[in-house]
This record gives sequence, C-alpha cells and structure tokens, in this order.
Amino acid sequence: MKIQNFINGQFYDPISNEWIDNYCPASGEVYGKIPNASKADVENAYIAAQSAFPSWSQTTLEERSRILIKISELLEANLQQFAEAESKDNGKPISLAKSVDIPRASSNFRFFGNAITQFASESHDSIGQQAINYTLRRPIGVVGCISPWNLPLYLFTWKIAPALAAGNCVVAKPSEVTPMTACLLGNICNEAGLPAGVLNIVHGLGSTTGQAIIEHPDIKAISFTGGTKTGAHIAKIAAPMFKKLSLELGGKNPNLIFADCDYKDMLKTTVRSSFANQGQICLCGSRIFVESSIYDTFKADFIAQVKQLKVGHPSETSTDIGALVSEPHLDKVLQYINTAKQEHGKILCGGHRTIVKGYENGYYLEPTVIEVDTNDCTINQEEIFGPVVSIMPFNTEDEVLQMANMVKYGLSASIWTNDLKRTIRLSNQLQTGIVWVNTWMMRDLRTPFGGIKASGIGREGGFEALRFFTEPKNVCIKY
Ligand code: TXE
Repeated sequence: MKIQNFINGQFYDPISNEWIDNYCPASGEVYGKIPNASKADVENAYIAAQSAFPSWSQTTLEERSRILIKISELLEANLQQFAEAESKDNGKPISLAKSVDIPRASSNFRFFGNAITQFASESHDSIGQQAINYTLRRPIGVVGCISPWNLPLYLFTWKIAPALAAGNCVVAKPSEVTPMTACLLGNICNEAGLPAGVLNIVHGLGSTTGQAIIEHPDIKAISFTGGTKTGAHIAKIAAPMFKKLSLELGGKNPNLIFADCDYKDMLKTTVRSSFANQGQICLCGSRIFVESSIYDTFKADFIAQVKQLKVGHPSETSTDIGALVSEPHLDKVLQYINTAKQEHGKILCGGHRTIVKGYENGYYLEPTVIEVDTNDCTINQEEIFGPVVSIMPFNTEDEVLQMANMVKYGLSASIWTNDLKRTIRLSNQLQTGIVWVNTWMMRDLRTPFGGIKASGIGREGGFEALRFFTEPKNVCIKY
C-alpha cells in the first residue's frame, strides 16, 4: 500500500522519490510505504495553500460550515474503513478506534463547523470619547498542523478543523508512524467539496518534512502535538520568525485517590486512565497516589482488575490492550521498567514483552503496575507513554498535593473524593491545565484543552482554538 502526498486536491509521489517503510505494530511487518516529503514538496503544498487562501478566507461561514459538516458525515459513513485503517496502522484495538478515535475525528469537524457560525468578536463603546472600537478576527493565512501517532486522526483533525473553520489554508503533517487515516482523509475532503489547496497533507519524517514546515518563513502559525523535546525544538526555530505557536506536549498526570471516594467507580476508571490506548495518551494518569487507609485494598483490587485485561491482536473485539505503536517505542518503555527495578520499584504485575500467538513479532507488552516509595524516582518524573503506572500511598492532603505538583509536567490531574471543600482546595492548587474530579478524560469540546510547565503553551478547543487560528485587529472609529 503506497501513501502519497495530498497537494492541491491531488495525490503525488514525493519529488525526491524517497520513501519510508510503514509498519503494522500488531505483526511487526512492513505493509506499506510513505513519502519522505522534502522541502520542495512542502513548498508545493504551501503554494497550493497560498493560492487557495484568498477565496477560502472569503467563503461565507455558512458555506465553510456546510463543507466541514459534510466531511464529518462522510467520516461517519466510512467509520468501519477508517477504524480498520487506524487500528492496523497504530496497533490500537479496533473497538477503541471505532468507538473513540474515528467518531471523535468526525465530531471535530462537526463541532468546528458549527462553532465558527457562533464565533463573535468584541466591540467597545468608548463612552465620553465619542469613539467606538470593534475587533475583527481574521484568518492568519497558511498555517502548519503537525500531529503525533497515539490518536492519529483524532488529533490531526483536532487541529485541522478549527484552522479551516477560521478561514485558513493548511499544510498538515501526520506522524510518519501512523499516516494511513490522514491519507484517506484527502479523498473525503475532495468528496465533501473542500476546494483544492485549502488542505494539503504531506507525509514524512519530523526531521525532513516537519522541519521544512516549521522553517517555512510564510507558514505563520504552527499547531503541534507531540513530545516535549520536539516542542522545545519547534519553539526555538519558530521564535525568531515570530510564528504563533500552540504546543500540546507530554504529561505525567497524577491521580489523587482519597478514602471517601466512590470506590467502585474510581477503580474502574483508574484501570481505564492507566491503560486505555496502551497507556499512550498524554492524559493517562500514570502516577497513582492512594490514601493510606485504603491503599492495601486498592492495591489488591487494582492488580486483580489489571490481570484481567486481555492483551491481544487489535482486530479482535475482545482485546483490551493492543500493540504498542513501534519497536523503538516498545524498547523505550521496557527500558523504563528496567530503570524502575534498578531504583527499587516493585513490579506488582506485568513488566514483560508478551507474545500474541500467530503474531510473534508484534509489539505487545503486559500492562504493568509498579509500586514505588518515592515520587523522586525516574518513572514518576519522566513520561513513559506506555501501559505502565506507578502506585504509592500518601497520608495527608498537603503531602499528596506536593507530590502531584513535584514534576516538570502540568497537563492534567484526577481527584477522587466526595469532599467538596477538598475538591476546590486541590483544584485551585494543582499545577495543571485540566483537573477532573471523580472522572477522567470526560471531554466537552468547548472547554480549553492544554497544559502548563513542560506540557506546553496555548489552549486548544472551542473558541480558544478559533482565537489561536485568527489574528485580532482592532478598529477605532471616532464619530
Ligand atoms: O514524538 P515526536 P515521538 C511523547 C511520548 C513519546 C515521546 C516521543 O513521551 O514517547 O513524546 O515520541 C513530528 N520538526 N509524546 O518521537 O517526535 C513528528 O514527525 C517538526 C507525547 O514520536 O514529538 C510527528 O509528526 N516536526 C504526545 C510529531 O512531530 C517534527 C504524543 C510528533 O512526534 C520534528 C506523542 C521537527 N524537527 C508523543 N520532529 C502527546 N502530547 O500526546 C518530529 N516532528
């Protein structure tokens, strides 16, 4: 299966004729090739986007909205094909791709197709000065969207949809590890009547294709989700060109579990927040802190539940945990398990690469729970991004708050308690962009999404995203 760049509404081989192997994580086999698009391909994508911009930015909101909602409907209509492609490319269970990834990609287009029709700017009556100010929200022009491999189409469209809704033209790059659904999206955009050049999709390595996008002097904004190191690199390149930046980076999210919580609910959700998508979600709660009085009970119950999770081939509907995304990533996660052992972490369950019969070369790992006795250890401080969580007890609210905040990341946190005052105290003081109380990853697309500290800058979602993808211009009229 050969994937091509999607430029100006058509599919092209890369100019350099350089290709990268595309692996199926479930079997470890190469099943396709993707372009390693060079500067020249990115330039072509930019030219197409720039040429489409005058017309797209002047397209009525009703028409833009109609096209985006049509894309959303076509994604829904092709759910099975997209879910199968996502699962094969990424290793995630088909059930997850079908119930979460593709429906959410569809929602992203529908949501921003609707949101743009409600997006309003401000006006200020300058009383006493006989003047009125109003603020226009204009699209930026050509923008770059770069996304990762963990939630491929979900995060790709989370950027593209608001960028297009706001009237920008886009040069986008999905992760080279999971290019498949982004490639299929090109056809859907044509079918929905998105004019040629409005969305251009280039494929390739971060160091080649991604680098060409971030270095392009006329791509004026970059929305990026990925590793913290890559985010820092992008910021360094973009800053001297004064590009607008939205960076959604890693997380090392704490779960704060108090004895007064709804225990059953908490237990079930904590298994999910630990291992959903093989633990490869920036929001996963990878540091679990449990109040001492229920620690032993929690430990026994949690391990019993984790042991029941079925590691299997992603296409089987009974599979809970599929394959990790790539062999280098699996090796990285295994390395962290080794480090934990060296630092006296106690492996309570899992810890090994495992084999799924018939797919001996697939990248499977047992869900792993490690008991630690300090928050200072490596696995509590660095993002592992796999099916590995740590657990440890705490005695007081102050102690757990301090541990939760003692980390370089600041994306999300979950608090489990029925004490309202404690909820408010902790929510105020947790150093994260998102706090969930008695739940996890419950999303309303209108809310601001993103983190602080090393988890990035800027917020996605709702009007925050539309603000990011527009430039405010204030007009002051004296009358
Ligand atoms: O991400 P990269 P990687 C974390 C997670 C993971 C680690 C590394 O801990 O183990 O990051 O993963 C593109 N210019 N997250 O190496 O490299 C790249 O091609 C422009 C958390 O896979 O950051 C891909 O499209 N682009 C995260 C995208 O950046 C560049 C999700 C992300 O890849 C580039 C994924 C460059 N110089 C990983 N170099 C989350 N926040 O959800 C790479 N890219």
